[in-house]
Amino acid sequence: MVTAETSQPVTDPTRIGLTKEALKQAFVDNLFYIQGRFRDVATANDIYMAAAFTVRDRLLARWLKSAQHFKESGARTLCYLSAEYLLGPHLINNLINLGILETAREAGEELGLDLGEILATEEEPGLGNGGLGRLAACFMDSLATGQIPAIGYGIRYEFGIFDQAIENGWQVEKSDTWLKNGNPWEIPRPKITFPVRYFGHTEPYQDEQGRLRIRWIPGLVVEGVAHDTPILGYGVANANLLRLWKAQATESFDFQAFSTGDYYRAVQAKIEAETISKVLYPNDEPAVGKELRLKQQYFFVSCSIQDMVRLHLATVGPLDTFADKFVAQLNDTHPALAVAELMRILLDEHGLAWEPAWDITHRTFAFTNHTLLPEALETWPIELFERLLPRLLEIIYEINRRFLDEVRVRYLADEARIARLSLIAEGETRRVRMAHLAAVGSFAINGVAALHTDLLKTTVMRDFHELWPDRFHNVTNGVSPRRFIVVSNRRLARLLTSVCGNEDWMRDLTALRRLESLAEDQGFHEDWRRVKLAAKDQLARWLAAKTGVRIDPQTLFDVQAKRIHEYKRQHLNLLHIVGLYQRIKQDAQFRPPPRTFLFGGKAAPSYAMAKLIIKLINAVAEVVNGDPQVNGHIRVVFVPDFNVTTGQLLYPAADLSEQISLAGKEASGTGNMKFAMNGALTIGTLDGANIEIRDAVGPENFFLFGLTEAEVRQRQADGYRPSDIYHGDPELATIIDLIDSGLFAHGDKTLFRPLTENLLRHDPFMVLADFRAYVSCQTLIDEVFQDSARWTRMSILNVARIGHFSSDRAIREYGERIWKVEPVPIQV
Ligand code: NBY
Repeated sequence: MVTAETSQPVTDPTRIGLTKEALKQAFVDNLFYIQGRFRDVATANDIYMAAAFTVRDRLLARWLKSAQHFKESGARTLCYLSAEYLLGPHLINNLINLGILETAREAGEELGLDLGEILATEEEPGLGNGGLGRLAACFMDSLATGQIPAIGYGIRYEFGIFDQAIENGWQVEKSDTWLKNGNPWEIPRPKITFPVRYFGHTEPYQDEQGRLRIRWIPGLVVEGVAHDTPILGYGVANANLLRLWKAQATESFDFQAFSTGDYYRAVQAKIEAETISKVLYPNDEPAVGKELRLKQQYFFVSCSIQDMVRLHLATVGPLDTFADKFVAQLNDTHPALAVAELMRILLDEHGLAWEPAWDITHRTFAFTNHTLLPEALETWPIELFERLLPRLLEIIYEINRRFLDEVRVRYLADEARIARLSLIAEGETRRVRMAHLAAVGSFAINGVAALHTDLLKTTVMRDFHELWPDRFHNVTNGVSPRRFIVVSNRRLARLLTSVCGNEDWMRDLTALRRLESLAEDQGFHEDWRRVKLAAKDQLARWLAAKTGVRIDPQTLFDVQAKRIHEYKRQHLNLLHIVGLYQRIKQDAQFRPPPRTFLFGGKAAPSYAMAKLIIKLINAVAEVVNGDPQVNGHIRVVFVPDFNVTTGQLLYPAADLSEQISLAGKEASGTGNMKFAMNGALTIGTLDGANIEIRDAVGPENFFLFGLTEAEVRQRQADGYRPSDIYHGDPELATIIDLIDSGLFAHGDKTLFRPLTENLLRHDPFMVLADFRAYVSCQTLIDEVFQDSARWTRMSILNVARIGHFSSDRAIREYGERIWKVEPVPIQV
C-alpha cells in the first residue's frame, strides 16, 4: 500500500527538483552517500557517477509514474525485441530531455565543476554493431517522446562492440569494458528472473484433464535477470523501460558436484551460464552456425516473452487478450524465435490448443527486415537446433506443416513454390530459415526504405508477397533529432531555435521548413557557415589531441563513416583519392579546392577484405599526408573507433556525406540522414533512403551518380566484366596499378593484391562500373564548393527539408499503420 510516508521520496525536492539549488544539493549528497567520497579526493568517475545519479533520481519519478499509469489504464504496449541497442551516452541526452542542460552547467560551475568534462567521462554502452542497433536506440527515444507505452527488450552484454585501435594501419580489436566503473543508469531486478532451457529432450504426458501434452526435460537451465534502464522522452514526463537480460546460473553452486568434491565442475556450470550474455557478436552479418549466438537469441527471446506473459497475467488477465495488450516488433530475424517461444508457452505451459495459441501468436508479432544480401539472411542447421532447442524445433515443424498445407491448397501442389516457401531449406545440411519463421508468424512485414521494400517484395520475399500482399508495408527509417542535432550540434540547435522562435522543431522536425525563407539571406549564410566552421574546428582539435593528426578546418571535409563493407564501397572513395593524388603530383595546373577525406568505421574481426580496406585507407593516408607536394591540397584521415560518441563529432563537421553503396544493396542507411540533418551535402547513389532524401531535399541539392538498381541487374545479366572497364579507362588503370605497385606498402607489391584482383576479376559491387560517374560527380562538387553562397544555400535547404527523416515520424507510422498504439500522456 502506498502511504503518504512511503510515497515521500517521489516528492522530495532533492530527488526530483530541477532548480540549480536542488541539483547542487543532490550532487553533493550523492557524491557523499553513494560514492562515499569527499570532494577533494573524488575521482573523475566519482563525480560523473554522482552527477548521473542526480539525473537518474529525476528520471525515476517519471518512470514509476509512467509504469503505474500504463498498468492502471491497461494501455496497449509495444514491445521492441532487438538483440542490439546502440544507445550512446545517457547523461547528456537525459539532461536535454529533462530540459536542464543549462541549469546543470551552471550548477556545475558553482561547484567548480566543468560539465563538459563530466560528460566526457561516460563510457557509451555500445550494445550494437551499426545501423540496426542504433535504429533501435533512436526508436526508444522517439517512442518515449511520442508518449507510446513501450518496453525495449534485449541483452545486457558485458562486452559490447569492441573498441577499435589502429596499429601500423591495421584494425586491432580491444575489448569494450563499459561496465568496469559501474553503470549508474541501470537498476538490476534480482527478483525478475526467468529460467531458460536448453538441450535435453521432450516427452509426451497426460495432463489432469487427460489431454496429451508435451514436456521439455532440459539438459541445461540458465536464468535471465532483468536489468532496467529508464528511457525518458524529450519534453514529456513519459519514461519507457529498456529491459536487458543478464544470464546467470540457476544456483551459484551445483551442490551435488560440490559435495562429492568436484568443486571445479560446479563452478564450470556457472561460467557456462554466464557466458551467454558475455559478449556481443561483432558481425553485421550472421556468424554462421555459432551455437552461442543461437543460445543468446533464445535466451533473450524466452525471458522477454515470459516477462510479457507474466505482466499480462498480473494485470489484464486471460491470455486470449494477450495480443490486444501487446504488440511485439521483431528487429530483423535475431528475435524470430519469439514466434515459436510464445507458442511453446501457450501450448505447454498454459495448455492452450494449437489454433487459439496460433491466433494469439500471429496477432502479436510484426517483423522488420533490414537486409537483402543473400549471405546475410539468417539460417540455422537443423542438427544444432535439434540439439539445443528440441521443443522449439518440434513447434517450428508443426508451424511449417500447417503453413505448407495452406500453400499446397492455394497453389495446387506447386512443389517448387512449396520448397521455396518452406521454413526449412533442404540441401546438404537442412536449415531453419529465420526470415520465413518471422514472416509466417507475423501479421505485418516491413522494409526500411521504399526501394528496399519494393525489392523485398520482388526478390527475397517474393513468394510471401504473392501469398499475403496486404501484410507488406514500408516504413522508411528515421533518426533522433535530439541525439543527432541537439546533443551533437549545440550551435546548430541554437541557430535553429532562433530561426523557429522556439524549440518545437526538436519534436516536430518538419518545422525546419521555416529555414527555406532564409536560404538566400546573406546574413544568415554567415551564421550558417560560422556554425559549420566551429564544428569542423572542434573536430580538428579533438583529432589533434587524440591522434596527433592535424587537419585544416578551412578545407572541404568529406566524410564516410559507417561499418566497413565492400557493398558500402569505401574503396570507391579511395580510388578517387588515389586519382587525385596522382593528378596533383603530375599536373601543376590541377588544383581543386583543398579537401580532407575522413573515414570512420569498424570491420567485423573475421572479415579479411574489410580489414584490408582499412589498411589501404591508412596506407594511402600515410603517403598522401607525408608528401609535401600534395598535403596542402588533400589529406586523408582514418578516425579510429567510430561509435556514437565519435559520430557526434563527425556528423556536425561534415561538408560532404559519402553514401555510395551499390544501388540495391543498402537497405536504408541512417548515416545519410544524420549528415544531412547537420547540413552536409550528399554524394550518393540511388540506393536505400538516399532516393527519398534526394526527393525531399530536391535533386538540385543532392549530388547523384551511379547505376540504378535496374541498371545493376541489367549489367549483371549481360555478363559484367570489370577488366573491360580497367582496359578502357587509362586513368582508372593507373590508379589500380599504383595500388599494386607497392607505393602504399613500402614496396610490397602483394599486400593489396586480394583487393585489386577481386576488383578486376569479380568486382561484385561494381566499383569499377561506377568509378567514372563518381569521379565526374566529385569534380562537380569541387566546382560547387568554390561557390560558397551556392553551397551554403544547398546546405540550408537540406536541413530545411530533412524533417521527414526524424525517427518521430517513423514511429508515428509504425504506431498508426502497424502497431495500432496510441499516445498515453503522463502528468507530473
Ligand atoms: O540496418 C542496417 C542496414 O544495413 C542499413 O541499411 C539500415 O539502415 C539499418 C537500419 O535499418 N543493418 C545492420 O546494421 N545490421 C546489423 O548490424 C546486423 C547485426 C547483426 C547481425 C546481422 C546484421 N547478425 O546476424 O548477427
